[in-house]
Amino acid sequence: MTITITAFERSPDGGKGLARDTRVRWALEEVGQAYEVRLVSFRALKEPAHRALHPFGQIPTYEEDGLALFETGAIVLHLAEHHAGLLPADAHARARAIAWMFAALNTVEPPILELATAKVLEGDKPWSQERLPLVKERARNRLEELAARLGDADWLDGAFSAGDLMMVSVLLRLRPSGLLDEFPSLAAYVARGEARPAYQRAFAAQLAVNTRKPSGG
Ligand SMILES: N[C@@H](CCC(=O)N[C@@H](CS)C(=O)NCC(=O)O)C(=O)O
Repeated sequence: MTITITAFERSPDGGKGLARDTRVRWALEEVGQAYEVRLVSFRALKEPAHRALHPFGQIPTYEEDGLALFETGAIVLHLAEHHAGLLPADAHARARAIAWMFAALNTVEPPILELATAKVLEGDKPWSQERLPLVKERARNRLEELAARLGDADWLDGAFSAGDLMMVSVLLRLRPSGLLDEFPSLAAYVARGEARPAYQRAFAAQLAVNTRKPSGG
């Protein structure tokens, strides 16, 4: 059984690991599954062959033994359900870990993405300087709530789980904004995630793609 994921041929972040294939690579490394990567250009993303795998023309996708998936939440959950290492055995703890995955994607990631959009895509609009503080405050409020729940624990609910993998992945996207540094416990939580050998391998693999020399002449 070969697992194949897709990733950007050239990630816009130049290898900082913020493209979402990194979280799938990380999950694959945590559960010890080998995988192959098919690199996709921005043009190919929007062509029918790729859209057959991903209706929104994005990365990452996941293919395995006749199964094709898109959405990192679905992919990481699939891996966590089929391999040991990312979900606890206890049924309640397992359900709570899945709840944290949804919280990462559905409650914490939106204000973080909104902040990136406000800065990068809307920064040149005449209303941008008025809107930015509001967007920043919404992200900050969410982080305060998350930091309050995490307290001084290492992970969100007992042992490291797919919930932490997703939350750390989402929080990493905040780093360029500097907001993470306002919350030392969250910055330390993210650092703990990054220190995991599985994350290190995933990061190195995406970095190798994004720093390779262009082939051909
Ligand atoms: N909710 C999706 C988001 C996927 C997504 O936004 N992928 C980005 C890369 S990180 C992408 O392909 N952007 C290119 C585009 O939308 O054209 C997931 O979690 O998989």
